[in-house]
Amino acid sequence: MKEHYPFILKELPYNYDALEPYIDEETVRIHYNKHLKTYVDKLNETLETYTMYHNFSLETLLCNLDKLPRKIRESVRNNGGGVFNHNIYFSILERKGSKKPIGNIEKAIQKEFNTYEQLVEKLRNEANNLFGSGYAWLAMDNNKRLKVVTTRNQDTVLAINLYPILLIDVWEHAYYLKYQNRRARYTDNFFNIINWEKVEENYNNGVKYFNRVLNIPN
Ligand code: MN3
Repeated sequence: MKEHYPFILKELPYNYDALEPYIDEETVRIHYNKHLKTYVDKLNETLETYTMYHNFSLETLLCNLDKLPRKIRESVRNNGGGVFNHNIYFSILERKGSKKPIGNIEKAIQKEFNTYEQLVEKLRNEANNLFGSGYAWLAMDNNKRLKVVTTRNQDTVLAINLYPILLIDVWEHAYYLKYQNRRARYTDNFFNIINWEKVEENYNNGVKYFNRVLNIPN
């Protein structure tokens, strides 16, 4: 989370075919090498001559969009958001590991949604009903409570003061080759390939993030 300009295409933490049969190899290949790479390249292009922003993290830029020059604001929103959102997306997926929430995230889900199944239902409903392109998120608010929200296009939850824990990409490019218009089949299968170890790490980092924000120095 400390990266700044020039942004890099982060290494995919598994092979292109690692999410089969739920997400097919070709989709992962195009999603990562074409879509994510384009967001990275365009973000760097946009910031190239704006050296005053070269030391800011992507998170800082995305939390302060309204303070950026009008000329680059929309590009940072869309391409910066594209980089940020896809880095989370690819990092929380895998085939191995726990198929259910573990540790602190399991407890937090029970507290907020009662059961894992109820969380899945809520996330799937939001993902399936989101009109057009965007994301369904599990995110943390500044009271360290979990929420399910959606964002449009490449908007992030950072911009609405939430910390990202997990997201489902419901842009058609995330599923169309295999599922065509059947988004609900994709979102159903998505829960077979979540890396809950990584999601718990995000949860724990969210707690630290808001502890820091809320901490009154002595
Ligand atoms: Mn995508």
